[in-house]
Amino acid sequence: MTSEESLVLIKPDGVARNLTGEILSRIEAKGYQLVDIKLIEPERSLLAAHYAEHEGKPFYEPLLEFMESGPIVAIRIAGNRVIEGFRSLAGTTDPTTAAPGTIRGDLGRDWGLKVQQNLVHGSDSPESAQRELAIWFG
Ligand code: RTP
Ligand code: MG
Repeated sequence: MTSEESLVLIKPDGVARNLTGEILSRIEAKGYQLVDIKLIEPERSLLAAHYAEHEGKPFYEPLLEFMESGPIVAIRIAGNRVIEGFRSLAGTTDPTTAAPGTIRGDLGRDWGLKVQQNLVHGSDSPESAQRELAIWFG
C-alpha cells in the first residue's frame, strides 16, 4: 500500500452552493483520511502560485477572478494512491461531460464557457501535491 497525500480544494462555487458536506462525504466514504482542513479566502499571490502552470493561457485571468469570488475549503487528504484516486472521484475537467458518479458529473452544471466552475481541484501528481500542500498549508 502506497499511502500518499493530496491537496483538494472545494472551489467558491462548491462552497457557495452548500456542497461542502456532500463533497467531504464522498471523500470520507471512499476511505480517505482528512488530515487538515480550513476555510480560506486566499490572496491573489497564493492563487497565482497555485496556478503558475496556467499563466498566459486564455482562461488564466477568469480562473483567478473566479477563485477570488468567495471562500474556498482547502483539505489535506491521505490514502492509498489518493492523488489518482481523488481525480477519479472528481471526474474530468468540464462538468458538462464528466461521468455520472463523479463529483463534477453529479453535482456540476452546464456552465457554457465557464469551465472553471467545476467545484473541486485535486493535485495531479506527487510533485504537484507536495508543491500545492506547501502553498496552502505551509
Ligand atoms: P484542477 O487543476 O482544478 O484540479 O482541474 P484540472 O486538472 O481538471 O484542470 P486544469 O487543466 O489543471 O485546469 C485548471 C482549472 O482551470 C479551469 N479551466 N478552464 N477552457 C477553460 O475555460 C478552462 N480550462 C481549465 C478549470 O477550473 C480547471 O479546473
Ligand atoms: Mg490541474
